Amino acid sequence: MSETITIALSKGRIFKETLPLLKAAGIEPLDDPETSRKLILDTNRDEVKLVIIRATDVPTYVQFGAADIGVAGKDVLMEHGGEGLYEPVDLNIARCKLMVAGRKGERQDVARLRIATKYVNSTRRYYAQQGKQVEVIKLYGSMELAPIVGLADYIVDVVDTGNTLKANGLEPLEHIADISSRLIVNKASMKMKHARIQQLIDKMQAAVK
Ligand code: PRT
Ligand code: MG
Repeated sequence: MSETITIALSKGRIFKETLPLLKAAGIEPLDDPETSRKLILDTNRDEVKLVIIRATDVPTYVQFGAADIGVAGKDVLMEHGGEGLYEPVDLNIARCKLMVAGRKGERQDVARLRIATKYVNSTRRYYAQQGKQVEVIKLYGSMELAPIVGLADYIVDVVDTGNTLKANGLEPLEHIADISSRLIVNKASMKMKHARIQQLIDKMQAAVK
């Protein structure tokens, strides 16, 4: 008898960069989420399934045990809070930086900065640590637009090459955190399915460069 292991992943860069690590652990999906409409993917192993969900939903699925394991960016985990999760492996993939950015060559000197971001918790925490009063404006995407149209003084977003900032007349100003994706595990699953999950953790850890 073998119990099912469910792994939560998001499409795009996390899926692509997790594939070789899963392969090293002997797991290969039978479908490509970029072309398939399926949300649950079978793998070469009968007892291992992948669920394909939004990046920001991965910690929630794993927290509540809807998936045993997941891969999530540290940016997403910092926002979520990490409740109910183990974070045993830094997979060193999908690397980027969480940064404050603003209009090129401009510094805002107001008593209460307005910051647009989808990372509201991390942003509040960052400015609170600096003893600065800010107003945080929650956005769900295209943060780069906010300083251009005067919605906010600055944005907090993840930056990789910086090309997106540059293309919109923005520049990185302050570094908040280095980001990479982490393997996360539901705490109850870690106990109940310990041998299977520990083996997966060890194999993925060994494959990390
Ligand atoms: O895109 P979608 O709305 O579906 O969801 P998502 O943005 O949450 O997921 P996805 O797949 O885009 O990102 C998943 C994870 O990848 C994030 O949580 C980060 O941990 C990590 N990551 C690494 C990045 C980037 N690099 C990155 N560059 N996430 C987003 N970006 C964005 C960046 O904000 C900019 O808009 O990509 C754009 C290009 O970046 P530059 O700096 O190279 O121009
Ligand atoms: Mg994205």
